[in-house]
Amino acid sequence: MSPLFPALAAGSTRPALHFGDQALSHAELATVAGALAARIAGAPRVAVWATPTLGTAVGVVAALLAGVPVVPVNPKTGERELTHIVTDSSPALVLAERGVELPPILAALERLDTDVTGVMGEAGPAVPLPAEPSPEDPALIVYTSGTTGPPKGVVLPRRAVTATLDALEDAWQWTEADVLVHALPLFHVHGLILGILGPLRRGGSVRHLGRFSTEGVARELSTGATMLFGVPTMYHRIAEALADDPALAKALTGARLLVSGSAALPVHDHERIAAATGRRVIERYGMTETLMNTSVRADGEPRAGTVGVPLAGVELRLVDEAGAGITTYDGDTVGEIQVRGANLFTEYLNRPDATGAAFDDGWFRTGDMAIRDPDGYVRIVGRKATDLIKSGGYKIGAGEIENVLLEHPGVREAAVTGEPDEDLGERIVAWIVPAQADAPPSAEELAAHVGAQLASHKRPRTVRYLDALPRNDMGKIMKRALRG
Ligand code: MCA
Ligand code: AMP
Repeated sequence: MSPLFPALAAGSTRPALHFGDQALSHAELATVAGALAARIAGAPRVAVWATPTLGTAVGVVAALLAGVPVVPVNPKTGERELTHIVTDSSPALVLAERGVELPPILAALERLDTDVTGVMGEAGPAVPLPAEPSPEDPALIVYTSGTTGPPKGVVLPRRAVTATLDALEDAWQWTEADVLVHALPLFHVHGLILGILGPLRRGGSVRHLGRFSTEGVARELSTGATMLFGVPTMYHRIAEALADDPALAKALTGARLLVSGSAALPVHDHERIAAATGRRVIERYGMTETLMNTSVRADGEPRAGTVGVPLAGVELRLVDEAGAGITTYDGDTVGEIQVRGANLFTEYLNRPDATGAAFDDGWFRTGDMAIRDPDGYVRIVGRKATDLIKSGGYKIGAGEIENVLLEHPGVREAAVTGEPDEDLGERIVAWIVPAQADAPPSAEELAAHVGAQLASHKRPRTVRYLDALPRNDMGKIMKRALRG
């Protein structure tokens, strides 16, 4: 297999990574990540404390060069979730920026700094890069929520990463001349694999904003950046800002490609952006387990409300409730999306049961429901599981939050739902039966309680109090009856 990062191996002096005023060329990255790789080589697995910083990108690239599977960790993860991830993936080492204080479970591991200060400005690999591992070797283990229980570690082999990034090269005409701008977190597929490894594999560059702002997007797109990646919440905030911000409109108009993913971008936001800029945002559809499945092509017809067509190398079918394949595309018949291809994960770490259940005769069941237009464009219309919430582009399992809420002494019963939210797509709502009706725990207290155990984006934004939860004859909570 060709190396994951040909431009690193070639020692290209073109820019690679920009985070604020810190930047590295491909050659400099080869030097710093190559040196770190030599220290990591042989470890069974490493964790990376995935702050939105240059050090995180360097640490991940170093692990990939060393052929050591890397577990990106959300630095805003609470105690229970972090303990689960570290126990489940058992990293031998942790990579973090110098000076960052780590929680005890990670501080107990051997630590390597991802500091780059000494090497900026140096060219050429100081140490020979290790030989390319086998395509089936695990590259990353990315944790993702399910409907119940703790998050599962999705084992992504190297060939899935190269297959997806090369299919996107084709779909988006993505080249080394592209300069990507984004502000996505670096512990998920979107921000890390597409947003950092993508530009590095193409020999192009990425400018990371650290934190999303429409000002940052406008600044970078008007000073040489060519592409923007974002979740719908970011495009919604852009759509809101456009009316009063001609500089933002001009910057977007000049971009080569505006790409949205991780959740559906509402047609209203598509239309507002098109009206103000003359540019169409294109959507692509993926999943942690499958990486990217479909996209509107750069040379195709943009169509709001669709996620385009299957990418090169991805087989996609719709399956009806009876398990039969839907063979005619009438723009009307709904089925579950199932996919097959080199872009897929190998397994859920330590979860053969869940891995087995995820496949139907070799096809991965996505749980996403869709229809296809007569020309094959895919329109996602919903999800099989009501207990999965997509908020700000993050996938969040209701069960995980309910379990934590139930441990609060002031909570007798708890149910968590997602409610439509203009900004976040869905907002987490907790329905609480207090232990003492006259002294219910406050919304702030419950949000803090969840935030201490789980990732900060899993905190309920709204809390509603009830005397009892609606249940059916079997005692099961009827979530569909819970509406604000
Ligand atoms: C949240 N906050 C709260 C509460 N909930 N504070 C108190 N009580 C609560 N109940 C905090 C937030 O954590 C944040 O804190 C602060 O409030 C400000 O919130 P806001 O401005 O609304 O911003 P945000 O909600 O934190 O961020 C919006 C965002 C973010 C920037 C769009 O949701 C985001 O980065 N989303 C990207 C998700 C993503 O990458 N998904 C990809 C996975 P603080 O400031 O301290 O943080 S999907 C994937 O990878 C697949 C393959 C795919 O298809 O892409
Ligand atoms: P995650 O497991 O966090 O990787 O999220 C994957 C899920 O995000 C998919 O199963 C879809 O439900 C959703 N998703 C990703 N991209 C899109 C999109 N463009 N439109 C609608 N849903 C999307």
